[in-house]
Amino acid sequence: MTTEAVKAALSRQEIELPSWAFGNSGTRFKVFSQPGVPRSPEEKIADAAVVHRYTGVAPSVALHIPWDKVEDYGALAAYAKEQGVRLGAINSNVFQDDDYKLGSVTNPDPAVRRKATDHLLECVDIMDATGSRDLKLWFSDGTNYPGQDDIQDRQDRLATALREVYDRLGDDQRMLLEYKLFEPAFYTTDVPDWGTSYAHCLELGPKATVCIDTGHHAPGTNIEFIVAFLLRTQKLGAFDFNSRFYADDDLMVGAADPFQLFRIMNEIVRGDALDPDRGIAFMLDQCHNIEEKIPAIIRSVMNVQEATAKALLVDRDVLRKAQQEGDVLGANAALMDAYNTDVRPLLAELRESQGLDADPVAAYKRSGYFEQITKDRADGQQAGWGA
Ligand code: LRH
Ligand code: MN
Ligand code: MN
Repeated sequence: MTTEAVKAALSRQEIELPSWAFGNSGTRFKVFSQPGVPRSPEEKIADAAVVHRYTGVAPSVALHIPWDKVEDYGALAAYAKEQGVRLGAINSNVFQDDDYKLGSVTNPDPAVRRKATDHLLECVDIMDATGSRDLKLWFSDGTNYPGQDDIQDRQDRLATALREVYDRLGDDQRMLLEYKLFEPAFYTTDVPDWGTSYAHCLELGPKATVCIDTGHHAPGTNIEFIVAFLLRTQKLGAFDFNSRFYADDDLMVGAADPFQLFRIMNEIVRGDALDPDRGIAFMLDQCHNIEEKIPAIIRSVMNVQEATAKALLVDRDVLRKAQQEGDVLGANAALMDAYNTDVRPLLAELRESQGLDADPVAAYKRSGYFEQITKDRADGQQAGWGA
């Protein structure tokens, strides 16, 4: 690919930001609060718009319901538009209610299952109002002890709830089914891996696809293989990007293992799936517990861009020739040459050609936005987790 073609592909890239990354977060040991955090969904959107202003590639914000509950979702979508962004995926939340102690849609109690499914249906109503395409489902459901509940019944209950929600989706709406190996359930999780998610999505139909959260696997899992498999079967719907060292760490994407991020983006480019028209949502799902939030999110967006640029630079002809000739080292070298390229000058050039600052973090720091929000938001309570 020529440098110009690489730049053209990068200029069309879109990365979706999670509203919750802008609020205070922490571990179960402590939440450290930071000055200037948003007090409302509107302020989270305003912060996300700032990230888009400095990077040019983050035009949408995912909401989490009820953390981002408002009276009028149409008005929230209009507010986002005024800020220069749009509302993206609607994330459901069936994991923060006492009723869900034994599960949400897989709970042995039909009344709890009804309540959980109704929440998912309400999220589709919200999508109608916001114009969002994607409903993102993550279930904390599972068990802690062998024998606690019937594993097979729980799969049936899951399938029943998913079917009801799937049938409620409009023609242009989709369901993204996220999986997670463990936590908060420690013995069984009802959607623990991509295979389980894939099987349910296959049964549901074309509007159901898998969401890969990069932090939700066992150590050493080959995530790019999952990407390749799901791309081939048209069942890859989205990513929740973040980094992990140990479990679901939710650190900045590309921080723990930039090479893994490159390998993932390499499969995306190989599958011609980068362009927004291809329908794969590249979302961040991160928490910034100790670092300043907006610059951390800008940094994360840049990390995805850098991995993408390197993936675009892979010489596909050289790679394929080496592969076909059985030239193991040559094929590996073709990948590594691209990975080892410093793409920062190319991205700086691209930004300047788009009227952006070559260094988005520095431009943000100079802007005075942080000082302004610290002053403006000095009084209130932060919105977010559990708000
Ligand atoms: C679960 C998860 C899921 C939630 C988000 C806050 O660990 O990744 O995507 O919606 O975190
Ligand atoms: Mn996630
Ligand atoms: Mn997670």
